[in-house]
Order: sequence, then structure tokens, then C-alpha cells
Amino acid sequence: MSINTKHAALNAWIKEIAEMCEPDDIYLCDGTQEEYQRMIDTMVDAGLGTKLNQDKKPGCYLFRSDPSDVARVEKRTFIACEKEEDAGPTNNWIAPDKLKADMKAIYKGCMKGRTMYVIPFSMGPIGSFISKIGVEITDSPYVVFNMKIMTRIGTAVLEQLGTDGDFVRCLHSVGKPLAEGEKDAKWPCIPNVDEKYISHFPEERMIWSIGSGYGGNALLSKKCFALRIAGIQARDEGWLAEHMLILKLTNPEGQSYYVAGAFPSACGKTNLAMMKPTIPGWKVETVGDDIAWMRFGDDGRLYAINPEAGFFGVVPGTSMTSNPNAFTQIQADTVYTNVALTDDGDVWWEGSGIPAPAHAIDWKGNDWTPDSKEPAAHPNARFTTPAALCPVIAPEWEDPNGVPISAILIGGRRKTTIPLVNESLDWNHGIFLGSIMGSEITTADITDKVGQVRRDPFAMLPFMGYHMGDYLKHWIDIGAKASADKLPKIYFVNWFRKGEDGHFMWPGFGDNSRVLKWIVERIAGTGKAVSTPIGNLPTPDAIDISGISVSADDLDHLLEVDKEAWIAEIASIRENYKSYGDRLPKELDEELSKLEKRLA
Ligand code: GTP
Ligand code: SPV
Ligand code: MN
Repeated sequence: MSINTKHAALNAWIKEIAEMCEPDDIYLCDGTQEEYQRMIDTMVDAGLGTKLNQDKKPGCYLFRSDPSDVARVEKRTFIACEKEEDAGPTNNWIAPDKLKADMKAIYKGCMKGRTMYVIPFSMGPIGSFISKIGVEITDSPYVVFNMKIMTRIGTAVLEQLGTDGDFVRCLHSVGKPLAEGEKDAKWPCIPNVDEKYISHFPEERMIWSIGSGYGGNALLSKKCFALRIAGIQARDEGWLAEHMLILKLTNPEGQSYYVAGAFPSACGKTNLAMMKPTIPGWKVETVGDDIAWMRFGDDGRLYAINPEAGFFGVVPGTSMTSNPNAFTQIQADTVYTNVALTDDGDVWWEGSGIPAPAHAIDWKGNDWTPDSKEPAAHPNARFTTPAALCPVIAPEWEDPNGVPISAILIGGRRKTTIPLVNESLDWNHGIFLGSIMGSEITTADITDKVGQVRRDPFAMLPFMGYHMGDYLKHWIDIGAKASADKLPKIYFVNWFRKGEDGHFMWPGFGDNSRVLKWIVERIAGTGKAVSTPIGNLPTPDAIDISGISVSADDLDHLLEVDKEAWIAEIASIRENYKSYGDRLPKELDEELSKLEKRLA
């Protein structure tokens, strides 16, 4: 039982893992469509997934996870660098030797009764100078076909790797060995959260994950590689690996601009990237919806690629009104996880814009009716769908040179304080705004913190591979290397301001094009703004609100500088900055003092 590729180091690693995990079989993925279909069919035939009604949803399938395994597990995510201080205050650290020893004990024999799949994958177009290769070993066929959608996999990648190419070692197991004759679980995993591990060994560029079959825990290309490990490579090599969407915006005159945007998980990247503008004559096309790798081009501008090949997007809330392009795309060739199954073999979810069926099977596999207390779809139910099938994919989305970025948006869910849009004064002020972004904590189980702001610098808090202070310094250094007029402008946006009665003040979704319009007008030099202590805000008439109903009162609040709230904000930022110790870049401390002075 061995695999013979042309790459000796890869063969040796596969052998080593097989000896530890003791699978019944090893299979090297070729990446063909036929293989993809076979993986899905095998699971469906075994009752581990559902083929949807092909008249309604051609090429679509539904999978239900174990109820314990529905999202990333941040408290079980580890950065095991040699020195604890290098992991920084925002990461969980375990000494690499100890972590490896602990995990080896769990990996021992963990693939008994299963096949071990070897998936060579490329982040970015195969062969591009910007691309990086990984190999994921997994015992989950669900991971194999999701990786086929999310990345470029198979023989072509192996060819590219040659006999001695570098690759990131990604090991994944669901952590559920099967005894002789034992029937498999519907969704094998380790249900106890405290026994799952998502571990990163930065110095070895290696990822070890066990116990979860879900999304970012199991598709190791995504957050583990393309953000945490690539973030370290980016720091060392002078580029950026970011939790950002990339979109192309074209105005009625036919001029195009590329915009990147960092919003925390479930805060609107996919929606913005695929948005259908509500202002006539404007067009948005998609380059990426979750991750951007950015480097300087020969012309001194910052160029971004989307290293992925698919979208792993939040399903609930996706409708013909909120995101018509995504809604249309997921009618075919899409894998659904954790939505409800209707009696006619279709899927349904909350916020679909489709009336609830009288009866369905919910995401847990139980009978569901509109009277049920629990949602039919899990709030973090996801679709996996190929980027190439996006109805508004930008023709240049796979350009190995990337697209030149004119503006970077940042922003979280803030019901107060943060205006609809705020233009940073310069690069370092933009980094300052990136460092203070965050969302109000809403999860009911952290009761003592509800309402407090969780700072999530550049939406990277859960995805940092090293010290957050060093990361912010890296952003500052990137700017210092460039000529200021070629750097993208940074805009702090907030679609989530709420009135006292809890209503959203800004309609959001397609109407966010109105904010994008002001941003590119600013870049072109025509947009009107007022200078305020926190940055440049649109004048009241500068945002095009023709045809929508935003009350004058709400618009006032959306564009106001709430001094008192900002003074309270400063105290909270200072507190947060303390956690970075002497690794807080002095430039950010200076920005904070300057803000304080401007507000006084
Ligand atoms: P990840 O895939 O987790 O990284 O998330 P994402 O940033 O791509 O988030 P996504 O676009 O899937 O949005 C998640 C949630 O935010 C959905 O429930 C949307 O309905 C909601 N949302 C997105 N854009 C807006 C907006 O402009 N206004 C409001 N009010 N809600 C929005
Ligand atoms: C996120 O949580 O930001 C995601 C989903 O994009 S996952 O891939 O599971 O991390
Ligand atoms: Mn994400």
C-alpha cells in the first residue's frame, strides 16, 4: 500500500502518514470530473448524502453534518510556533513537540476501515508565479469533492510539483476509525469539541487537523493554508494574504475599478462580491469572495488574485432580493450542507424569499413544519459552488497577474459609532482603522460580553498565523515601501448601523453600490467630502439615494461623527492595544493620539 509519484519527498510523507493512520487503502486524486462524481455517488449510495430533485436542482446534493460539527472551532485552533511570544495574544499556542506528541496519539490508527485520499492542490492558477501548492491527506470523501470545487486539484498539480517542488503538508482526519464490519456514521467526526484540533506548525509550513469534517476545519486549503500559513509566507516575502473579497466595479462611462474588502466572517463579503447594483448603469463582477493574495506589480501598484476556485458561502439569507447572482448560481452544480430538504426533493432555508414548505426535513434530519421552534436550516449552512459558474464572474478572475486594486474596504457589524463610510486620511490612518474594526458580540452564550466590541483587525482575528502586532506592522511596512499615490485608498464602511428600535438604517446589499459609487468618485477626484476628526465623510448630498427610502434622520446618523461614542471608543481601543505589548507598532499608537487630539 503505497503511492509512487515522481516526488520522493511526497512519497515519503504519504508513507509516513499511512503508517501512522493505518488506512485500509490509499487513493491519489486525479482531479477529474468523473472522480468528483464518483466520490459524491459513493456517499449518496451509502445513505450519507442526498441527491436533490434533478429537475429542480440539477447537479445538486445535500449533506447534513453532525449537530456538533457546524462551524470553525476557534478555541481548538492552534498556532504551534517554536516561541510562544511569536503566536501573540490572539492565538492559542502549544509547544510544537508537545502538540505533535498529543496529536500523534490520536492519529494512531485513526483511518482504520477507511480510504486515505491524497489531494494535490494549487492555490491560484496552476503554474502561475503567484500560486502555491499544497497536498491534503484526508479520510473524508466529502473533503475530496469540496476541494475539487474550492481549489484546482489533481494530476496537473502533481505535474507542476515535479520531482522536488515545495508543498504545504496538510493532514486531515475525521478522527473516527471503523472496526471490522462497523457501520459508518452519517457524518463521522469527534463530537466532543475539546477533542478536535486544527493545528498549524508555521516553521514547517504544516497543518494537522483532526475531529471535524466541516468547512474551514477540514478544507485545509482555505483558512489554514491560504490565510494562516500563507500569511507567514507573505510576511517573509513582502506580500499580503487577506480575508478579503475582490470585485470589479464598472461605471456607466465604462471605467472599471477593482476593490478589495475585509469583513469578518458572515459580515457580507460574498454578498458584496456578487452584488447586483441598484443604481442604473453600474456593474459589479466577481473576482473572489473570501480570500485575496496581494503583491506589488512592476508598476508599483498592488495586484490581487483570488487563490480559490469556488465559493463556500452562507446559505441562509440568500434570496433573489438580497443576492440574485448567488441565488441563481446555486440552482445547479452546488453542494449544500445543513439546509432543509423539502418533500419534493428540493432544498429550503430561512431568508430564501420562498414561502416555508408545510413540511420539510430540517438540517438535523428531523421533521420540520413552520410551527417548529428551531430553524429548518442551520444559520451557518453553506453552499459549495464553482467560481467559474458565477453569473457575474469577471473574465479576468483567473489572470495570474491579478487585478490592480484601487480601494480597500474594511468593516464589521457595528450598530453605533461607525459611519456608513469613512475615507482614511492616508495609508497609516487606514491601517489604524483596520486595526480597530470589529463587531458587537451577539452570541448569547458569552453573556457577560454581549454588546462589547470584539476587535477583529482586518477580519483576520481567527485567521492569524503569527503575532497580531507584527501583522499590523507588516501592513505599515508594505505602505512604506510603495509610492503613496499608487497605494489603494482605505475606506471604513458599516452596513449595519441600527436605530434605537433595532431597524437597519441602511438598506444594504445592492444598495451598497451607492457607497461604492462615492468611493470611486473620490478616487476620480469628483466625490464630495467633509473633513472630520475621524476621516473624510461624504457630504449629505454626496451619496446617491435616488429611488430608495432612507429617512433624513437615518441618513444624518449614518454620516455623523458621534463624539461621545468615539471618546468611549478610544478608551476601548487603548485597552485592546495594551494586549499587543511592545509589538504594537508605534505608528498606530501615534494615530490613536492624533485621533484623540482631533476629537478634543
Ligand atoms: P464568510 O463566508 O463567513 O467569510 O462570510 P461573508 O463575509 O462572505 O458573509 P456573507 O456575504 O455570506 O453575509 C453573511 C450575512 O450577512 C448574511 O446573513 C447576509 O444576509 C448578511 N448581509 C450581507 N450583506 C449585508 C448588508 O449589506 N446589510 C445587511 N443588513 N446584512 C447583510
Ligand atoms: C469563514 O468563517 O470566514 C468562512 C467559512 O469563510 S470557513 O471556511 O468555514 O472558515
Ligand atoms: Mn471567510
